[in-house]
Amino acid sequence: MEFLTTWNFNNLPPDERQKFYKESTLPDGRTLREYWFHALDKEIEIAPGVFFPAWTYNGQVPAPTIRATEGDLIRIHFQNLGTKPHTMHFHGFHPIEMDGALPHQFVYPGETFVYEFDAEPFGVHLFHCHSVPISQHISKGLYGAYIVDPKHDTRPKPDKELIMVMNGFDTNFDEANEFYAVNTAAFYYAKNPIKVKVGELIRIYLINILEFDQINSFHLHAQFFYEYQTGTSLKPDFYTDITVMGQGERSILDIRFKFSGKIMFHAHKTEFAEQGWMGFFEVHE
Ligand SMILES: [Cu+2]
Repeated sequence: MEFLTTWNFNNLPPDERQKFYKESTLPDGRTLREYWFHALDKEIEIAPGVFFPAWTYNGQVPAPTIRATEGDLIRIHFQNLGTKPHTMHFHGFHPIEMDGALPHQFVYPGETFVYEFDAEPFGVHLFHCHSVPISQHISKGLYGAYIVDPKHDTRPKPDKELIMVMNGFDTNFDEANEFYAVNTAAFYYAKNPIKVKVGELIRIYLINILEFDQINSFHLHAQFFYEYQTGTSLKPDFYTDITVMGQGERSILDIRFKFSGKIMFHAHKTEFAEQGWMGFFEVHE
């Protein structure tokens, strides 16, 4: 799935990409990263043959990933092409008029708003709609990853970077999820294992946005990982094989596989694993 390794629309050919993302240098030497986002009602496929009437950013769930370096200026041109008031609320620092959480900050259908703030602090963050009821606007699909890289990075350099958003879908609207996943499609990485190599450094940007259930978790078989909580420190906080998260929590996980083979990862809330939140790394020599 393209989402896993995509940020700042780098999966698009250059002429298509510039409709959604532009990078330029400001007079003070800083980088300006400009984005064009829209909210859109769209039916998405969450498991083979299972369709969900989602509310999306740019037609996809999770939204396209935003990625900047600490100190860059971020400007997002947001247009609401949906049928309900929506916003973009970012975790990270911003002036309160950019918060997108109060009724006067709601962007109504047909309206536009420009969000602008400095990219800080470094870490793995998220954004989501903060219109009401929030549980509905999140569970319908309005969320995405927001990564801020440190300006002075002393961590080992990753060979592969993967973005994983743990989510779920309430297909019968009873305020409980019927399907669970990383990156929306149930069992996708079980059927399409993520190919990696023994010894290389795999960096995962992991975010939990699951609505309705109180906790979620990520567990890796046969191996441990270094965990940087919220990604806000250059030194890892834990060396473990499981991390448990509430909604909105996130971490950077660094893994170096010791053995080749098909290595499972899943929610250690096994009910979620059975309903789609399970996958494999296919580790080669
Ligand atoms: Cu919304």
